[in-house]
Amino acid sequence: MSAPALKYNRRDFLKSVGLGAASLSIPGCVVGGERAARRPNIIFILTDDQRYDAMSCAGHPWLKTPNMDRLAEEGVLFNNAFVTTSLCSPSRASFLTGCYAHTHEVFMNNGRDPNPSIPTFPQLLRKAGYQTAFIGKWHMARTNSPQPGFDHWVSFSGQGRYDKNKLNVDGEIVQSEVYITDELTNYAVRFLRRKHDRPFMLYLSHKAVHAPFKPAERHENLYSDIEIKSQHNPNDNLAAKPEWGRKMDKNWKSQIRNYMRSLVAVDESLGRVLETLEAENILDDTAIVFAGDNGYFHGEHGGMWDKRAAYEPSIRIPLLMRYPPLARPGARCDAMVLNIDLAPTLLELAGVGVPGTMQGQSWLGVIKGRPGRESFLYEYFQEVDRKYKRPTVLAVRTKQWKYVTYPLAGKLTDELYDMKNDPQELNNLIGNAGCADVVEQMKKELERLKRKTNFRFP
Ligand SMILES: [Ca+2]
Repeated sequence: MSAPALKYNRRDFLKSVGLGAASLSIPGCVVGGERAARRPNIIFILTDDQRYDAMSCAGHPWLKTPNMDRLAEEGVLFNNAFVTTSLCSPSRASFLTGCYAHTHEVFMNNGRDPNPSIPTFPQLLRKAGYQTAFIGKWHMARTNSPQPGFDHWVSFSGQGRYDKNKLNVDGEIVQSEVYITDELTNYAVRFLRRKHDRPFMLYLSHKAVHAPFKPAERHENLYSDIEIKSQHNPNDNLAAKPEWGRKMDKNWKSQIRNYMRSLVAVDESLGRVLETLEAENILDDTAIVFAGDNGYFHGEHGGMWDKRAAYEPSIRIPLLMRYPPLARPGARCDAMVLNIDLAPTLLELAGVGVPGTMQGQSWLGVIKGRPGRESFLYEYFQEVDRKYKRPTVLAVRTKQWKYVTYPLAGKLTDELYDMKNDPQELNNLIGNAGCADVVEQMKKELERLKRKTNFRFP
């Protein structure tokens, strides 16, 4: 009587997605009005410069993030999430396109968008019928104007400000006086409360916690009694490391305090998003991914500050996903996942085919325990802005080893770290005779990954 397609329920759909067939055509999804109920809503929340350990669920000793913790309790916490370039604009473009910086061509923070011939996940979701919204920091091309792929748009130009912003709301300029984390959340909540006749995708992109760190007024005195410590380990063998990036701000203690205070408003924002989804009765129909765009040093390795380098505090990011049908509550994922994996993951969730341009791979397989990648390529390109005297960096990270090289700066020594036995990267083993074979293998792996991803310098 009724066509089988009409009986194609969400569980069947998820099962088909679970088989990893991203480009599978799903019979149920072509049945007009049934369509909306079967595909999850998607919320992607991105923070700026949040360290992977700046969440209490990731073991932070004094910062309290109850809502990030809730996502981790009700979903998956990724223990080994990384960016392929630890810098704002390139990483943002990688999240959008699923591509390396050398492919999407946002090599640095120089005010450009990804190569327009490469599709982004919002464009593809919109084409597939999703209602899409971007709210927050774009920070690629220096514009606050609506970008392709979004039905609803709220943004400011460049870095924006914590307190006063000229927001572009669907093409109209609105002067905002509200603390930016709260204001972006206000817009997000308004969007979530709309009556959606189709599944939606909301990309909420915070300004926080980019420097100069400025907490909300209500958080200005939080953590005043906490003794702030540099993360430098006195056992770090600095003599064996190339010397660059060691530049602690002279007010680093208050900087770290304000960094953590600013994150508290981000955590509250996440709480408001979760409450709104509960009030609208769509929490479990919504896949939520929470991530940072790159890490941040707080004094490691002799006083490093900022990001860009290939050491763990710079390349590791916080990453959480809540979606009960696929992401088991309280799960911990040790596989190495990357910013370039987000786009294929979200497309797979939506049952949309992943285009061949995307160089990442969906992480829906590894959260079910399938083996993940064995290695990945890290790249950072020296910036045109001479304020950042940082060398071009290439690195390969495997589960056990990290090899770092500075291909355009001959005088800097290469580095090799045993990540299993020296997770803090204290001892550079590059000159260790016993590691010569490993170095050779890692050099070969670097060349293999460069070929595989069509690497090129800017
Ligand atoms: Ca950033």
